[in-house]
Amino acid sequence: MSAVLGDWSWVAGEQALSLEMRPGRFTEALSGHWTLTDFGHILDGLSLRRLVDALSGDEPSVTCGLQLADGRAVHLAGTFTRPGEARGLVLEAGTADAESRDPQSQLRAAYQPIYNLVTGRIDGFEALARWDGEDRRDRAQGPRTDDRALASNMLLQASEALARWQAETGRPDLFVQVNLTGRDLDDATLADLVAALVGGFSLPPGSLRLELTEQAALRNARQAQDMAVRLQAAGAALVLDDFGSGHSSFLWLADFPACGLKVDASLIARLQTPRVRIILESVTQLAHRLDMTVTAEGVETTALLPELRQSGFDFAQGFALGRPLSRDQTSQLLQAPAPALPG
Ligand code: G
Ligand code: MN
Repeated sequence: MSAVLGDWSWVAGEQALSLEMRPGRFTEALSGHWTLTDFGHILDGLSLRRLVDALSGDEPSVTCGLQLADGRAVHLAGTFTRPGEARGLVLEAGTADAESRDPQSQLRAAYQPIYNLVTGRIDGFEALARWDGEDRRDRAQGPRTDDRALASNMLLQASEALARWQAETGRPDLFVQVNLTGRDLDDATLADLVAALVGGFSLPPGSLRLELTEQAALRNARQAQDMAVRLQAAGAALVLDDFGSGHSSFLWLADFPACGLKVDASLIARLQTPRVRIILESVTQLAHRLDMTVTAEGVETTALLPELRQSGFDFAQGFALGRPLSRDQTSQLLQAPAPALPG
């Protein structure tokens, strides 16, 4: 997990950059209220130029690697909350720095829309990891690296993107869901990062969501439950992924505090089988009684949509509705008039 080193804010009208660093290696060097000129004295020359560009550009999000004059580096990530006012996080360098040689630098989150089956609108997205230059064959084999920074990088990109879409559309209810592994849950700094992202990007509580499979959580069930509670306290919501495939027990539903359930594509593909239909109708009823929403995954044909609605599903996601898109393509999709959901 990438360490959160502190928070920053920028007020263009006053040309004031404030950094509030947590206790650590960078506290003395960076903490305080700066003019850009003063701040420039502690940076290398190129870094100051990058920072000025990032703070004065048209981009709603700010992301910028900074090399200090003493050779150390940090990364600023954040977003404009209103014209001329930006805020965000100071992160350990390397995890999100596009210029670094870190293999993570080729990581790009792609966002697959999640449609509300009742209103027909897009209400959220699943963030999926994609590597620049990969072809379909690489992708089928899953992530090439098992880098520990994957989750933090995805969380950072997704939070930044979500803050931007919420601001662009005026819809604070939009959500984004990021996949976590069992190993991510072992990392004690995860909740800290989530709290910093929710605070740093001013995300409404519950709009940053974490998808977990039971298999991931079961690596250490007790610890996963503790972590789940801490993640919720940090402002994230939890979603149970791949439900109905592999190991997914009722204990999982009983014990894990989640706001939603995603039903595995293997079951959705068989929705038209009478026995599967009965099972799925019961699953949606059960989930609703437990205060959870239900998403159908892997919807590959719009012919399924009427039956998904009748079976009580709240959301649908899949190639028939939308492929994963870049952050900017997603902005455009959200700005276009919503096409009627087929079926
Ligand atoms: O395990 P999880 O549910 O997070 O898996 C998401 C994966 O499913 C992504 O890799 C995504 O590209 C893929 N996916 C999304 N929609 C569809 C679909 O309609 N059909 C198939 N086969 N895969 C899909
Ligand atoms: Mn998922």
